[in-house]
Amino acid sequence: MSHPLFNLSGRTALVTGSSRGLGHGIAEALAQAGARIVLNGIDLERLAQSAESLRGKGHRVDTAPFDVTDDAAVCAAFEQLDSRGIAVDILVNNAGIQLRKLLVDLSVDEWDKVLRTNLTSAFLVGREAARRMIARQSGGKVINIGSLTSEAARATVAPYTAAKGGIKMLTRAMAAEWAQHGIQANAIGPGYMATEMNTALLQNPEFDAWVKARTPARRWGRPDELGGTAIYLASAASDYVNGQILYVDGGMLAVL
Ligand code: GCO
Repeated sequence: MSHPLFNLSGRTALVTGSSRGLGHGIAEALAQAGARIVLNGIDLERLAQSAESLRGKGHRVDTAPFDVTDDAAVCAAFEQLDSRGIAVDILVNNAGIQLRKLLVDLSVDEWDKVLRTNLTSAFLVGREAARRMIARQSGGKVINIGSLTSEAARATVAPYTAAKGGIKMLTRAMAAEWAQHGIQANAIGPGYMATEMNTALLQNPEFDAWVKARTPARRWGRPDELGGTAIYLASAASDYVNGQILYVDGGMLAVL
């Protein structure tokens, strides 16, 4: 029996980019804590498989297939949720892509695509969710997914780093405006997690060795290891926490 502070029963959580990876892991954790889940993605087959996987474990799951980078699509998606009677109490802005390339080799389109997917999307989806939370006077939770690169840069991932740095400051801006409405906006900064997005890194012996040597825990993180922090930030246990980013990184950022 979980502590009542961490019980999400009666709450509805929308997790963007949740048909796989960290988003799916976070969605499952919130479901295990009692939340109704709305999964999001643009690959309809993967989204359906992800939903069936969670329903098969007894969780209440809906899907909302929309492009988080498209303002009109985001607005239409929330209008459809409204018409389905689905009120989002918890938003996890997880959707993101990675592009590993030197700055001097990047095209403007490549830069724009990463910034729009990893940062602008959090504004577009966060704005629609917050408009409704404020109108309902029901409060709410916004959890943005940052990164180690919200704090420190690594060569070849400049647009991702700029976007994730922006996520940290957008989180604080959301807190500045929305805390008065009972909406807590915070972020999670994952360390090097063993996800599909990082397959190339996991399979690179030198990079794998660097991560393990540079991380006090001496290992990569598992996608399910963000769940506890997500439950905390989605629950009443964090009602007086605003504008923070919690790093789940095995200690990497804590050491030289
Ligand atoms: C990379 C990785 C990182 C991690 C994560 C670290 O290429 O360095 O993709 O960006 O995925 O963001 O917090």
